This record gives sequence, structure tokens and C-alpha cells, in this order.
Amino acid sequence: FMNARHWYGLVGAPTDIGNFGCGAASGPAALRAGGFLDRMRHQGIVVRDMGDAEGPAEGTGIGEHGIRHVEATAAWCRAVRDGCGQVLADGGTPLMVGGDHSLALGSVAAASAHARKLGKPLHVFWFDAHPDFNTPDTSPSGNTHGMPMAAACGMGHPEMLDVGAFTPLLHPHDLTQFGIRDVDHGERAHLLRHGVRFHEMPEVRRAGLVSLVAEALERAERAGAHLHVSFDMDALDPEHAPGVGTPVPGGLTLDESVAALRLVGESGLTGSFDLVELAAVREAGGSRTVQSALELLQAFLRADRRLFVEPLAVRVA
Ligand code: Z70
Ligand code: MN
Ligand code: MN
Ligand code: MN
Repeated sequence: FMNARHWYGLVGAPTDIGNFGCGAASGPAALRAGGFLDRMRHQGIVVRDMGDAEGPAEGTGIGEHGIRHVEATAAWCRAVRDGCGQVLADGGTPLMVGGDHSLALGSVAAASAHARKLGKPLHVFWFDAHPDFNTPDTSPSGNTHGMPMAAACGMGHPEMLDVGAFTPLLHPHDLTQFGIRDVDHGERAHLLRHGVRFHEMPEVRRAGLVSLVAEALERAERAGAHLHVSFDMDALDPEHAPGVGTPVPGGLTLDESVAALRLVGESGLTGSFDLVELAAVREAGGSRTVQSALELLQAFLRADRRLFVEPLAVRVA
């Protein structure tokens, strides 16, 4: 393992604590059962399975702020932070597979601490139908999966802010979002006030996903950033990803997402990656969502120029 030029460490996070009962807890097992590790191995891409992070099986209820399971969310995020932090400390790139999107607070906490150690700014690319930029006062649902990016930027419940070693973990100007099409009222006000670049679907259709991503990559490159990529499966149109907790019509095509992630991979800037909200159990009989997830990961990993990509066996006719 360690002789390879670069490696990824799969950190599973089998919980849907941030949207209790949505089915995303099945994500890591579904991806493994879909043959992810073999598929990568056969292409000479080194992905070590670090196993699953562990956290509370039960929720912790609704507190005085009206937020659901915030203590349990924070416990899961700390476990994800530590799992991803270990991969980073060992010189790898964490690949966090969820699980609901609240868990990205944990992976971003690890990324931010690592970036600070290297003296780099942290940039985050967020592919999602949702900005996940609610605070306790703007959240219509009380679900923590709608809050991780606000918390990363220093706004939210103290339990969530406490996941990082410091706060804010991220400057809102260094957050770029793609595929957005379901924004809550107060959430939009936060995004605008704090200067988050959030590319909504009409703009994506006008400008093209790849060119928006290319522009953001240029900024990240100029800044010498550690780039954290967080891909919520519901960024994809439900045609390509029916198995998600909250499908929203009018999303990204698989092709444009694959092309965008290839570009992200080629940049060599990505220091950490999430793939979340894979709730394949919600798809009748289904593997469509898992297949889409596999294609996205493969597109990204194959393009990563830091990886030592060489077929293990040469096939002789
Ligand atoms: C809504 C909320 C959300 C993901 C749905 C939905 C948020 N804005 N996030 N699916 N990943 O409840 O805050
Ligand atoms: Mn999300
Ligand atoms: Mn979403
Ligand atoms: Mn605000």
C-alpha cells in the first residue's frame, strides 16, 4: 500500500442521524456490495477500506432549539472527523461514504485541521440539490443534514460548532456549490449575506457545469488550497439517482457530473472527498443509484493524476 504514490482511505459512515429514517445508513454497505473496492483494485487504484465509523444507533431527541438529534449528530461527526483525520495523518486522501450529509461537518473538520497544519486555505466544492446552509433559526425541518455548511462557516448549534478543533472551519467565500435547486427562505438570506457562491440549476444550464467547475478550480489553484469535495447523490437528477432521501427534479445529468469530477480529479487539488446520501434501499429493486455512485467515484479517481494507475494484470489474448 504505502509504496504507491498516493492512496485513498474509504471511511464508511452508516447512519441517517441527520434525517432520521431516510435510508442513507445503507450507503456504505451498498457501495461495497456494488463491488467498489474490486473495481478500483482492478484498475490499479489504491483504495484502502478503513471500515466504518461508529456512533449512536439511536437519536437523542429534539432539544430546546427544535433540532433533531444534535448530540448524536455531533457524536457521528466526531467519529468521521477522527477516521478522516487518521487517513490524512497517514498521508492518504479520505473518501467518506455516507450516510446523510450532516456527516460532512466531520470530514470538513478533519480537512480544515489538516489544511491549517500545511498552511493552506480550505476550499469546498459542494455538489447538491440543497445548500445545507440552515441554522437552527432558519431550518424548517430541524434536520441536521440541512446545516453542516453553515456550521462549518461558524454558524449553528454549539454542539455542531464543537466538532472542529476551532471555528470557523471554512470561510464562506471559499465555498462553491453546484446543482442547487431547493433553498429555504432564511437559508438563501444566509448564503447571500455571507457571499457563498451557489450555482443554481438555471445558471448551471446556462453556463455549463464543467465551465463553472473549471472556474472554481482556477480559484482553488491560485489560492494553493486544500480542496474538499462533497457530493450529495441528490445533486443528480432523480433519473440517475432515485435512491436518495429527498429527490428533487431538474438535477444534474450523470454525464455532466462525470465530466466535472474528471476535471476535479485532473486538478490534483483534492485532499478529501465525500459521497453521501446514498439511500439505495429507497429505490425499488434498485441498483441505479449505486451504479451512478460507482461511475462518479471512478471518474474522479481515475483522473487523479497523483494516483499510481497501472493495471494489475496484463491480459494476454
Ligand atoms: C432542507 C432542510 C437537505 C439534504 C435535504 C433539506 C435539506 N433544506 N439536505 N437533503 N442532503 O431540511 O434543511
Ligand atoms: Mn446535502
Ligand atoms: Mn441534498
Ligand atoms: Mn447569518
